[in-house]
Amino acid sequence: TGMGTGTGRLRSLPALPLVGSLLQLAGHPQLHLRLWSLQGRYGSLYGLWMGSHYVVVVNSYQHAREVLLKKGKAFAGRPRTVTTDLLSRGGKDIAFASYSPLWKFQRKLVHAALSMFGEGSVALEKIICQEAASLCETLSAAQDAALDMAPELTRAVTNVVCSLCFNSSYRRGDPEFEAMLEYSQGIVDTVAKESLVDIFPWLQIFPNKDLALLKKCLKVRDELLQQKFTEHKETFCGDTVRDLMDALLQVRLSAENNSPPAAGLELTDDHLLMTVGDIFGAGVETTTTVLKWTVLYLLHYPEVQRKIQEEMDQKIGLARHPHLSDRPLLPYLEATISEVLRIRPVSPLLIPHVSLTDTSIGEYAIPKGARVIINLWSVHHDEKEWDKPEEFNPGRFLDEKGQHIHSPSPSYLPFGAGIRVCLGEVLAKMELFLFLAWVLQRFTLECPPDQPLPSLEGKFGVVLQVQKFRVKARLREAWRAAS
Ligand code: HEM
Ligand code: PLO
Repeated sequence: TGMGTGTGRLRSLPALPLVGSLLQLAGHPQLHLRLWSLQGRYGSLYGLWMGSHYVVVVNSYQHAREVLLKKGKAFAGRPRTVTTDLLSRGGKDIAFASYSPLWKFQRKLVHAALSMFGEGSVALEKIICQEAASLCETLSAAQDAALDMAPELTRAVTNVVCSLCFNSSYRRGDPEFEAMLEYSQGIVDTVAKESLVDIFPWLQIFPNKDLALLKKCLKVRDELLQQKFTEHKETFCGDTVRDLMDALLQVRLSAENNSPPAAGLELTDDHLLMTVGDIFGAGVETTTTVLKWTVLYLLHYPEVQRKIQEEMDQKIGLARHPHLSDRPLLPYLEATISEVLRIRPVSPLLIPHVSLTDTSIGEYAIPKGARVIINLWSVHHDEKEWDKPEEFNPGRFLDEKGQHIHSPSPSYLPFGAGIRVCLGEVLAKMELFLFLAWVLQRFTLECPPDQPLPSLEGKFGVVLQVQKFRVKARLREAWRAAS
């Protein structure tokens, strides 16, 4: 069995006709943990059958890198499923669309629009700081109450993405914002979680509670998106680009002016709409989730919080607000964010990839059309790569002097890698840094005195969700004294 020739036969879970390997998976709602523990019996790379779909599960970083980077193009496909087809109108977005020339073009446009509008733009930093200030106001007003921070964090993050995408924002209690919260939760609860209807598409013909909820939520989302889109098209004037929506309209226009689109290379309105839907949805759900995980870990590890605050007091003080340019000054805060992204990866199984040709992983042959699940949870909890992987320890991301951040292992891929790498990494990191710096400069976050520490167990889905919990945000003495 020569390396890389793909001659070996991959071990597979036992499979029955029609249902495949579901007996081994049924009754385990935390799919990432189940796939992680199956390594004990089948090794780190194994196959299984979900209904009639052959699925390869990757649990080690060597194989993950081979799939994402070395053979990225061979594995750049996405599966079509019932729920993601509904979400993306048959794959007209970026995340759930399979590889095609049109997809490549679309991704390039979004990338250009994001760098034009978001990353590195002073305007964006200002927007984030404004939202951070408003978040701090709300926390101040709720002084010492046991507060569910989730809605406030979500509103802050949503407003950043809203400014970026649509040049608009929401005030507290805005009914449109409440509607958005509700539909987005419904989508996260039902889409792309390897549920039965995605494995057996024929189940659609039967009444299905989840599918009905997804459709209801998508109806609300579609109306909201359509309304923003129509407004933009009506008021769009080629020279001023107000936001990402305008930027997309403009890059489409100039691409068409340079050369009329070749057949099959036309970006329809639906493509733009679904693309904005992706940026908006990913922009809100991922960043909010990481903020919630960070707050939760700070409740469990008050010494980490204290160290972040000491570093801030020393390097920034209390006389001014944190800026993006302070990032190199605050390595411990950066390391804490990195550690949260390791120990609770937002996207524990990434989005499934599909092989576009006959290919191989390690010494094993992989047929065209196989679904490949990269288990990022396994990669981030591999004992061969991480010292006590279960332990929350930001220090592992710092050099000996504690001044620079680096990954102690190549087994770290919170944003994926290669052709399908996350498009929002820069944006997400800007927001995480600024929101946390602003909040921790002023407040100490504590578990309400009469309550047990909330659980660190996540809830598997298209993002790894945090269970609801309450926090006491206490204004720091130092801050009170300084102001
Ligand atoms: C894809 C992580 C924030 C937009 C992904 C993937 C991961 C990921 C693991 C899948 C890669 C794969 O399937 O191989 C994260 C994390 C975030 C974050 C950890 C926050 C800390 C964002 C934000 C945006 C965004 C803020 C919005 C701009 C996307 C898009 C894709 C994607 C559009 C699909 C890329 C493709 O399929 O080609 N992200 N993401 N993400 N992310 Fe993010
Ligand atoms: C989140 C709920 C929204 O209503 C719709 C949506 C769009 C894009 C999805 C996002 C959801 C979840 C996180 C995803 C993102 C695309 C890339 C990102 C899957 C379903 C990640 C982390 O891979």
